[in-house]
Amino acid sequence: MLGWPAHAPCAECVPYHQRMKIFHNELHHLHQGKQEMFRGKLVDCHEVPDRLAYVLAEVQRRQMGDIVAPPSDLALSEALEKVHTRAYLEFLAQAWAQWVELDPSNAERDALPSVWPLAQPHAFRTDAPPRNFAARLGQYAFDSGTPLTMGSWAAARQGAACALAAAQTLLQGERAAFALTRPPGHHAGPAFMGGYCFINNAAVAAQALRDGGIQRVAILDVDYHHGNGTQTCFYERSDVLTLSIHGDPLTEYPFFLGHADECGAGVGTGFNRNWPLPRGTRFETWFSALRQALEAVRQFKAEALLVPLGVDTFEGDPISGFKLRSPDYLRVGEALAELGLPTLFTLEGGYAVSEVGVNVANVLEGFRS
Ligand code: SP5
Ligand code: ZN
Repeated sequence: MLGWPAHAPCAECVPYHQRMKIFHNELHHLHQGKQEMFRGKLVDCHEVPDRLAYVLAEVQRRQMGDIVAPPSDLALSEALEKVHTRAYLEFLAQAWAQWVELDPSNAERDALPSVWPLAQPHAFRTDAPPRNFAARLGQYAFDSGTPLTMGSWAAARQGAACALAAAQTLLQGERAAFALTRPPGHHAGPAFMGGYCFINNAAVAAQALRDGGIQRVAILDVDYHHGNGTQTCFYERSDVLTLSIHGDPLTEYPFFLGHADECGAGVGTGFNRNWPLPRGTRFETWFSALRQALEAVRQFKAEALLVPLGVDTFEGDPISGFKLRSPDYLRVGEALAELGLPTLFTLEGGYAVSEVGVNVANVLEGFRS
């Protein structure tokens, strides 16, 4: 009987446009928050290790690409310091030890902030940072929904290593790479965590692409929530175009950024665009925003594309409000592939746990077809 070779696809027999390297964060499970604050009570975390397990199982089942760990000799700390402040990174590295030092019984609890220095003129000082750990946590976090646990730093660091390795694989000429980043990254900024994110994986990868000689990088964020951290990282730059399609911040998290009139600043003016859409938006409307974003990528003459890939736009997502269905994600992947650019995906949100794998793999499969 005639048919395809029975062995798994290998580098030699997979055509260039279908190749995809997948970087797996084997330490992701070390970050396992217990509860997040929601409307005055602690509720079970939505961002759970099983999410990544479903994605991994589905990309394996469909043989989407080689699944590898990031190499151990990456210049990771240097790459992180190009996106985040050293003070913030040192805070993250030491946070768990300091939390436990505050009270040994804290070892059984995750760290959540409860006090914040609102950045309004004359409200609070930021030039005299307190030594108290709870205050420092509030200084570096913008919500109380992002538990910091014993393994958060190790997991986040290794997730960023996946993103960095994925960027290097594109620099070596690969068509596409997928970084299985967990915890996610797109809400994290130069000196802040929040929205389940600690390190901005997509920003680390974008900067690595720039440093590797790619002149113009476009970041097209398709997560349900505005990619506020990524926008902030590149807001005053013209070499990294940041685009985000998301729930309207008038009603949707993260609320305080993501409006349509945020266009960038200084030399970065014109190099940020947002498509806020109302809760309840269905695929056809969402897809016309995607087409506009793709046109912006073309006009920018991007040399590489980065996609913070959240599938919390899914109709069954428990914390979000769009109505995308599983087959729609195939069309998303196809549309992204039409740009013909080296493309790097990072895993962001998506909380309908048992469907996250299918939805993510559909994007990749549509991209590859
Ligand atoms: C990466 C990402 O998708 N982060 C999203 C963070 C959203 N955090 C706030 C979610 C609040 C919604 N809680 C609803 C609880 C319903 N039981
Ligand atoms: Zn999200």
